[in-house]
Amino acid sequence: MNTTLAFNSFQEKLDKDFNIEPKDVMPDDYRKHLIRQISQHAHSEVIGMQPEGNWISRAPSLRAKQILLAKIQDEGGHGLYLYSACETLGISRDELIEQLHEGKAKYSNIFNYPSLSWADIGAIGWLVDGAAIVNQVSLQRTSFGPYARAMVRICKEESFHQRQGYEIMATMMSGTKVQREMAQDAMNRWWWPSLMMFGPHDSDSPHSGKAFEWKIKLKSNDELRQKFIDKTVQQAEVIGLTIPDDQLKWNEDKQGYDHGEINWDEFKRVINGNGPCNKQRLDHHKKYHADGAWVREAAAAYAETNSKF
Ligand code: BYC
Repeated sequence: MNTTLAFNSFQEKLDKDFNIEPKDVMPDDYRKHLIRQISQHAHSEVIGMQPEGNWISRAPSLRAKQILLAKIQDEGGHGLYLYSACETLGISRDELIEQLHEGKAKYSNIFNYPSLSWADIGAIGWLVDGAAIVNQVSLQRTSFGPYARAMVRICKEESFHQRQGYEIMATMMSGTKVQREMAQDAMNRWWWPSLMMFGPHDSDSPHSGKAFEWKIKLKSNDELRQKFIDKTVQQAEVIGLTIPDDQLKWNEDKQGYDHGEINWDEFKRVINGNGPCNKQRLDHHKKYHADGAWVREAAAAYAETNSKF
C-alpha cells in the first residue's frame, strides 16, 4: 500500500478502496458495527472449540487425535487474532468477555448443537468450517484493516480444517454399513444449522445495508449461502452422502441449486439463547474463565514487573 497518500476523510479512503486503520477517524456507528461483528466472530471461534474438544479423548486413532488437537488449537488462535483486532477499536478483552457472559454478544448459532458421534467431527470440519471459509474468503477484503488481515491467515487454516473433516466423512462412507449410517446421520443433523450460519435472508438482515455501505460486507448472506450449497452438494455426491433436503434441485437458469426453506423459528430460538446447548456452552466458558483468573493475574504481574526494568 502507498502510505504517502493522504486522505481527507473516512469516506474518501473507503471510496478509494483503502483499508480503514485503527488510528483513522471513523464514524462511531462503523466502530460499533465492527465491535459487534468481530466480537461475535471471536466468541464463535472460542466457543466452537467445545463441541470438538468433546471428542479429543475418544478420537479413533493417534493420527486422528493429533489432527483434531491441532485443529482445535487453531480455533483458539483465531479467537485471539480476532479479539486483538477488536481491541484496536477501543474496547478491552474483559469488556468483550463480559458481554458474552451477560448474553449481550452473540456467537454463531452452530455451536449450540451437540456433537454426538465421531462422524460429527467430520461434519463440523467439512460443513461448519466449509461454510465459515466461504464467508471468510469474502471478509479478507473487508474494509477494516486488522479484521481483513486476520482473515487471510484464518482462511489458510480453515481450508485444512475443511479437508480434514471431509476426509473423516469420506473414510466413514467407505467403511461398514454402521459407519455410513453414522456419517449420514451427522449430515442430517448439521446440514440445516450450517446453512443458518450465513444469517437471515438478505430481506430480513437489518445490518446488511450499513455493512455494504461501509464495505464491511462484500457479498450478501444469501449469495454466500448459495455458493456454499453449490460447492457442497457436489462434494456430498462424490462420497455418497444424501443432502437432507427433498426440494434440492439443480436450476439450469441460475446455474445453482434451488433448495428448501430454512427453519427460521429454530434459528431465532437458538441465537436468542434457547438452543440445545446454549446454557452448557456458556456455563463451560464462565467456569473455565473464572478458573483461569490466576493465569491472567500472573501474566499481568509479570508484565508490570518487567516494565519497571
Ligand atoms: N449465528 O443483520 P444480520 C468457525 C444475528 S467460527 C448467530 O444478517 P450481520 C469455527 C446477527 O448477529 C466462524 N447470530 O447480521 C470455529 C444479528 O443479531 P444482532 C464464525 C447470527 O452481522 C470453531 C441478527 O442475527 N463466523 O468457523 O450483517 C470450530 C441479524 O443478522 C447469525 C463468523 O462469525 C448466526 N449464524 O450478518 C469450527 C463470520 N447470523 O447482532 C469452526 C463473521 C446472524 O443484531 N460474521 N446472526 O444481535 C458475519 O459475517 C456476519 O456477522 C453474519 C451476520 C453473516 C454472521
